[in-house]
Amino acid sequence: LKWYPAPKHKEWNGPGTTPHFPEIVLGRCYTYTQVLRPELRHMDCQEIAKAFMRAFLSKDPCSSAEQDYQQLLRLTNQTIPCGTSVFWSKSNELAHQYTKVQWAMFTLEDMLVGYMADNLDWCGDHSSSDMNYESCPHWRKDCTTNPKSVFWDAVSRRFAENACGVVQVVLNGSISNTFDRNSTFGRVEIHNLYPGKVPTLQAWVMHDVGGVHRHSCSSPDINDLKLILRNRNIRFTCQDDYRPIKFLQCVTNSEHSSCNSVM
Ligand code: N1C
Repeated sequence: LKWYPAPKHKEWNGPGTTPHFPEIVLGRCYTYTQVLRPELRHMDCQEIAKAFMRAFLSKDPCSSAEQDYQQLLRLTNQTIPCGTSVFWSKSNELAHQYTKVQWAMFTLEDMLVGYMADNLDWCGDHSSSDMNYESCPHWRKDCTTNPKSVFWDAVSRRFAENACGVVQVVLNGSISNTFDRNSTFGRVEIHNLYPGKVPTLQAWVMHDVGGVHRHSCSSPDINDLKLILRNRNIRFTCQDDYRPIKFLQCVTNSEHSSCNSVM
């Protein structure tokens, strides 16, 4: 009798768990707590990494729930000073370049829990205690209640709930959905800011150097954001091409004409 290996069909439509996921998460935890933020030296990375794995291993990857991440959230609790939270939407790279230079400011990826998970994929399986390295559910094609989407919703919600003082958001004015009600920022974060703690949200609408100006502070889209915040008693301010961030864009486009007038 000839033995054929089981066909390796992909179960889901999204990328599988990032190779070496457990080691990456553990290593990033140590880098963050021992090297980048030694004031967090006391945190237990073994426990933290274990809690991360337990949140999704041996579970149906379409039945993930925020509850699964409660232990991880407890272990990675971290406070930052008021007025230092930076949100972003469709401006991942630029927002992180900004907080890298403005080292007193924090995006979620500058917090331990976001730093550990940034750019990784992960999921498990109901009938196995291992990660699925082949494929993971795609949030649109398979299910929204997958381990990764649920994680980002949970940690984004906590990041917003914990924010205090004047907060900022970096938006991309060169795309059609500059303010997207279905994004994590539009769907989760703005609704979880506490008006008693957060008096004002400052939006920076950034345009790619030499790119189109799809939206600006005077666009109806941005007005939507303004109205949502007004209803929640949070003051809204908006500025197009905020200079400190424009300078960052001009570092790599210094010869472009639009970068002359910036200086
Ligand atoms: O959906 P978005 O942007 O509006 O999410 C960004 C918003 C930020 O303010 C963060 O605090 O929500 C938080 N957040 C992350 O920090 C994050 N890191 C990586 C949300 N999502 C995050 N990711 C992944 O990018 C995640 O897989 C999610 O689906 C995308 C969202 O990016 P987006 O649409 O540009």
